[in-house]
Amino acid sequence: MPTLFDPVTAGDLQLSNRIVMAPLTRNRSPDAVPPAMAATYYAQRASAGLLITEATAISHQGQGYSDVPGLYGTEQLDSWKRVTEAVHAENGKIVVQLWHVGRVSHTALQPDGGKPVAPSAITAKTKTVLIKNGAAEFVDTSEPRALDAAELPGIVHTYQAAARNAVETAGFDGVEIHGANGYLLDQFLKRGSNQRTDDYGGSLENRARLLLEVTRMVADAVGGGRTGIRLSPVTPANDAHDPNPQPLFEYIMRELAPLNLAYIHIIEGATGGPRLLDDRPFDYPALKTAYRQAGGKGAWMVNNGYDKALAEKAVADGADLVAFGRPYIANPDLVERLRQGAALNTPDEATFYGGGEKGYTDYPVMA
Ligand code: 8OZ
Repeated sequence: MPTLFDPVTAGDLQLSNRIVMAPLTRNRSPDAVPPAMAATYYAQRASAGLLITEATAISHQGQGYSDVPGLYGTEQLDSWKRVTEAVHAENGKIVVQLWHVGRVSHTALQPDGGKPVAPSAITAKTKTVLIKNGAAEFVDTSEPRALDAAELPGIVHTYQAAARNAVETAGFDGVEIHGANGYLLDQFLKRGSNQRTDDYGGSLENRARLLLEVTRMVADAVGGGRTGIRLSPVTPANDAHDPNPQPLFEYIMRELAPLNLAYIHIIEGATGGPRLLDDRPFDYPALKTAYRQAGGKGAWMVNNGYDKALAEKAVADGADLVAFGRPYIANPDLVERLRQGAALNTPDEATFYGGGEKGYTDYPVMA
């Protein structure tokens, strides 16, 4: 029976243990360029079996928060290259999370101050973060405009180009498609945000179309074995809701199965919140069964509120990887701390979003 500390293969990625640093937005990338200290931050955490970067915009249109990084400019890619080199020097593995926020944005962040784009012109009841004078300020998202069907191939190609640049230019070991948390791809999946009447709305097959097109194109470009995907079937994050997620996500599993992806990353429950939601039941074992029965061989990654005991139980129950979010903000040596059953540093919420080295690269490792 494997433990959390045993190696595992995820597609083309040979991982030294089953502990993953979850993607964590930190808002420290002015002009969408990761700062030099990002190389230190990620390298400090390189003992994780896999590092997943903070969500990274595939285009200016895909950006929804101040000071989040991008993957579409030369300076951005050069800076990410320094991050991947620093992680590889510590024998770590790192994938970048490909992000398009869709409607979770603000005109102040969009090209030419335009409206954010979405499946339908429905404003998300959620906030975004604008950084003003170094301080994070939460503001309502702007009303979006509905994407024309003719714009969708361009968005698919933008994901593909970002994936290719990530691997070929920036030196990432792979990419994770952000299909979760109420951002563009999740907006298409769920009825609460998708009222389209074309091939991308209505039936569950239609609502899943964009996510699957993106995943196939990304896998074509960098290899399925270097592609992961993150999904959150029932999260209420960013006003995401669907009345019937179980058949939708089981259909997605059956479509993803033949792509030979590196991993499937599932957020269980409300992102960063309760793992069980009375009003949003979901059968996760059935989801995994749907994937395996369709021949899916990718690693099964679980996330949300895990501690050591819950993670050990998940691995004993057949999960291949467990992603830790908040604990990784404060514990660069999380693997060693979990191995020893040592106490964990407490993350400082005041320095989660925006700022400098404080609360970023200055958390201590064990003596
Ligand atoms: C926290 C703050 C801003 C963005 C997500 C990318 O929830 C995020 C995010 C999290 O996936």
